[in-house]
Amino acid sequence: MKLLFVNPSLRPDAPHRYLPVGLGYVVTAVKEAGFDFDLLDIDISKYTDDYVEKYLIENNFDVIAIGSIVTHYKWIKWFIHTAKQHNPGCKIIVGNSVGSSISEVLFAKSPVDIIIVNEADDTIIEVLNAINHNSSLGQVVEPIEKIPHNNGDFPACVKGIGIEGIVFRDQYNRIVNNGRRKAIKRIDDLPYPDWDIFDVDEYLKVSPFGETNVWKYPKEEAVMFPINTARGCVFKCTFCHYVFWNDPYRHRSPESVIGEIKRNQEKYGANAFSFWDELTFHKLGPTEKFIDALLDADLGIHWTCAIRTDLIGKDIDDKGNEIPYERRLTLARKMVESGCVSVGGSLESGNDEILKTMNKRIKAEYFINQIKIAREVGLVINTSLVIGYPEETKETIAETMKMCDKAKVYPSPGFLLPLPETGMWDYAIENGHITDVDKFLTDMTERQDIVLNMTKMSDKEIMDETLSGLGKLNKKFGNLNKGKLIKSGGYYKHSKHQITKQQNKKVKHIVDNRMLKIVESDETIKESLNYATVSDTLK
Ligand code: B12
Ligand code: SF4
Repeated sequence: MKLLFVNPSLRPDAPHRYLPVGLGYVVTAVKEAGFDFDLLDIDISKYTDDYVEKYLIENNFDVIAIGSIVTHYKWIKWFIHTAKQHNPGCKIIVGNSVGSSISEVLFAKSPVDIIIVNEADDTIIEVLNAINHNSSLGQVVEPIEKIPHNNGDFPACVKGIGIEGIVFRDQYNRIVNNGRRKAIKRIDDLPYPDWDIFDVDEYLKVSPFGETNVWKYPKEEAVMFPINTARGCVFKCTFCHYVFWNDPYRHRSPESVIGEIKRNQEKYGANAFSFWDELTFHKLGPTEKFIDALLDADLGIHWTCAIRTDLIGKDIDDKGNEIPYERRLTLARKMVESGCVSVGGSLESGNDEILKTMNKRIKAEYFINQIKIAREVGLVINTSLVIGYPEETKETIAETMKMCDKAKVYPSPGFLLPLPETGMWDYAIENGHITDVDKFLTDMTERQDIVLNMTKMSDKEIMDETLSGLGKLNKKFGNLNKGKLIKSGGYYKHSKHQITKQQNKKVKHIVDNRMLKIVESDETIKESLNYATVSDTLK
C-alpha cells in the first residue's frame, strides 16, 4: 500500500512555522504500527499549489491522509479534488476539525472517502489495516437512521456500525457514520511524537521562541518545541470547538511531560517549550503538583502556556470559600521559578454579561486579580479578546478596552468567528445569519477579521470603536504600527513593557529567595517601560 501523509500550510505567508503536534502524534502511531509512508510537508517546504499538483501528477498513492482545522476548508477542498483528479483510485482520509466538525459538508462538496472523527491516534491504524487487507470499514444499520446535524441542508449521514470514530462513503455512495470512539483513557501511554519523521532542523530555524525575558540561557540560544500536555477542556465556551470537545478532559502526568521534555533536550537540544493544549491547567491542586515536579526536575528550560483567569485570579470558590491569595501567589512564583516566562490569559470581554453568554464561567475582575499576582512575581501576561457577540455595543467594547487599560495589557484582539459545532454556530444558523454553509466556510478567514457581524452595529462601527480603544492602549503599552493594531503578529512585540528588566542594565530579581538573572536588553526606553517592576502598579 502506497501511503502519503500531507502537512498543509495554514499560514503560507507567515515567516514562522511550528512542528505540527496533531499530525506528529498520528504519523508516530502509524510508524509504530509498521506502515511505510511518504510525507509531503507543504508547510516547512513552502510548496506552492502548483508544486503540490505536480507532485500529485508525478506520484501515485493508494491512500492520502491529510488533516487541518476548519478555517482551512477552502484549501482542503481544493486539495481533495486535485488529489482525486490525478490519483483517481486512491482513498482520501481527512482528519481534525475540517473533517470532524463538518462531515456532511465535506462529503457533499468533495470526493473525500473517509473522515476520521476527533482523536485519530488509534482510529487511523484500524482504518489503514482495513484498507490494506481490503476489509470492511463498516455497514449501514437497518432500518436506516439519519443522524441529525446543524450544518445547513446537506444530506445527513446514516448510522453505521464498524470501525468506531469514522464517517465514510460506502459503495452505494451513502455517507455512513459509525459513531464516536471512546477517548483514549491514559494519554500517558501514547508515544512521544517522533520528530525525526519531520525536517526538525528546518523547523527549528523558523520556530522562534518569541520571548525576550529569558534568564536561564542567552535568548539567542532558545530552541523551542511545542508539547501537548492535556487533551480536551472542562469548560464549554460558546465560541470554542476543538476535536476533543466530546471527550473527557485528560492531562498527562508530570513524569510523562518531563520525560518528553528530557527526550527533546537530549535529542534536539530543546530548552524552551510551548504547551499547546486547550487547557493545560484546570485547577490549583494538579497545577501545583505539576509545577513542583518541574522544579524538582530542575530542567533549565523556559516555557509558556495559556491559562484561564480563574486559575490564579479567582479569589472565592463556587461554595463561597476564600481561595487564599498566598496560595495563588506561591503558585505563580513557582511557575516563574520553573522557567515560565509568559502566559496567555483569557479576559475575552470586560463585560460580565457577555462573559455569561460566552459560558466562560469567569468574571472580568479575575483578570485584574491575576495580573496583580503575575506582576508581583515578574510573569508576563497577555490576553485574547472576542469582540462581536450579539449583545456587543460600543459601550461594551469600551468596557473591554478599559479593563485592558486597568490591567496595562495590550490584548490580542479578535472578532467572534462562529465555528461549526459551537453554540454561536447554532445561533448563527438558527437566526439566519449563515444561510449558505459552503460559501461561509469557503470565505471564512480568521478571528482577526469581521467574518460575520451578528451585532446591531455596522462593521464600520465595530471596527472604529475597536481601533479607537486599541489605539489608546497602543500609545500607553504597545509599540505597534497603526496598521497592525489588530493583526499584531506575536505577543512579544507589545508585551515588552511587562518585562522585568531595566534599560541596558542587568537587573536581579528575587523570586522565592533565588536569584534569577535577567538578560541584557538592547531595546529602546519606550519598549522597556517597566510596569512589572513598578510596585503598587495595580493597588
Ligand atoms: C498550535 C495551534 C495553532 C498553531 C498551529 C501550528 C501548527 N503547526 O500546528 C497556529 C498558531 C498557526 C494556529 C493558528 C490558528 N488557530 Co490554532 N490552535 C493551536 C492549538 C493551541 C494546538 C493544536 C495542537 O497541537 N493540538 C494538540 C493535538 C494533539 O491535537 P490535534 O491537533 O487536534 O490533533 C488530533 C486530531 O485533530 C487528529 N489530527 C490532527 N491532524 C491530523 C492529520 C491526519 C492526517 C489525521 C488523520 C488526523 C489528524 O489527530 C490528532 C491526535 O488525536 C489548538 C488548540 C488545541 N489544543 O487543539 C488551536 C486550534 C486548533 N486553533 C484554532 C484556531 C481557530 C486557529 C486560528 C483560525 C485562529 C485565528 N487566528 O483565527 C488560526 C488559524 C489560521 C488560519 N490561517 O486559519 C482552533 C480550531 C477550531 C476549529 N474548530 O477548527 C483551536 C482548536 C483552538 C480553539 N479551541 O479555538 N493554531
Ligand atoms: S475557550 Fe478555553 S476554556 Fe473555553 S471551552 Fe475553549 S479551551 Fe475550554
